[in-house]
Amino acid sequence: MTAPAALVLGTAGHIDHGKTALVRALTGVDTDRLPEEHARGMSIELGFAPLVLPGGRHVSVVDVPGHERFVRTMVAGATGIDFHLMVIAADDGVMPQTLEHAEVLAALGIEQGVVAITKCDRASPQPAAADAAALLPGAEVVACSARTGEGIAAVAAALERAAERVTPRGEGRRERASVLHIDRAFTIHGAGTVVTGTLWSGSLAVGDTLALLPAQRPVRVRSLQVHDQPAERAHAGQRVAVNLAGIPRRDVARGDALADLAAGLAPTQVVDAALQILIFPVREAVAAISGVAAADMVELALQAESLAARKLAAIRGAMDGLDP
Ligand SMILES: Nc1nc2c(ncn2[C@@H]2O[C@H](COP(=O)(O)OP(=O)(O)OP(=O)(O)O)[C@@H](O)[C@H]2O)c(=O)[nH]1
Ligand SMILES: [Mg+2]
Repeated sequence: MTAPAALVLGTAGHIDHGKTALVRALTGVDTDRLPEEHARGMSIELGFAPLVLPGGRHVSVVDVPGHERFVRTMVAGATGIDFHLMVIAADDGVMPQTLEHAEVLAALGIEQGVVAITKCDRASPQPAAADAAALLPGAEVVACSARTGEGIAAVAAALERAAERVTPRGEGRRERASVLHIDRAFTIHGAGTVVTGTLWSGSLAVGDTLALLPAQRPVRVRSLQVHDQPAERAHAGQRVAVNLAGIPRRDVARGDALADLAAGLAPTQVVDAALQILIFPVREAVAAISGVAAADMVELALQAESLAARKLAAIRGAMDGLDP
């Protein structure tokens, strides 16, 4: 029997609610590696840690920052995860980035996960747990404290149950052309440029030549790591680090992509997109300032959506006219 596929777990939740402390309690790894993160007491970059679940299954944890200014970093980290660990502090409850991150998870189609009500040494977890159950009805809610250790084993056990329900998201994309969305790029002394990400589709092997996009520069895979172990080949859904030959570090950034030359991907200035208007933050912000009723917010959002649909139809029409 083959071992179950390694999964990628992403944290989510408001700033200071205890995501990094919980990952440390679960894995022993402090994912805040930067001196600036320690000085400011907050996560800035994505952090990574390996987690072995009680039954032995391997999981790669992506720890995201909660600060509202770093939501793009959160989205980059959440892209490609299989399931989530939503962290809500018992003494603070559901806050704006709890809602925003829940929206991002929903938009990315991440349905499985666990809610940890942390800091339960400080306050009763019940009120936050009730709100969490309403926000993420499919997720098990577990109270814990990274400070006292209470409930940490229960969080791991709940993650194990959630992992059993997860269909590894990369599996259906293994036969497609290879694409890696880069979420970090850095230099390793003696090795050169290294990029990391969750392999979106296809596979990568040592020696492959790929295109770095949008620069459209050829790069070669000098070596690979999968879930922190050296490997000859990586498959869709796996967490990978790629040592690249042919590119200096300054020419690669988060948001770039590596793609199989056969994928035929090329930069474009025109995209065909459908926008989903998030009512939550708009309603909160506007209601706070103006006192406008929630129902009116919904009406405004629907009007904006119908305007967006009409614009999209017009853009599609214009693009059809450009076809040769
Ligand atoms: N009492 C108590 N304090 C906690 C607990 N978990 C975290 N903290 C404290 O809360 C603060 C924030 O914890 P972090 O783990 O850095 O929070 P975070 O969610 O990762 O924050 P960002 O990454 O910046 O969004 C730190 O001072 C922690 O020591 C807990 O269970 N109990
Ligand atoms: Mg953190």
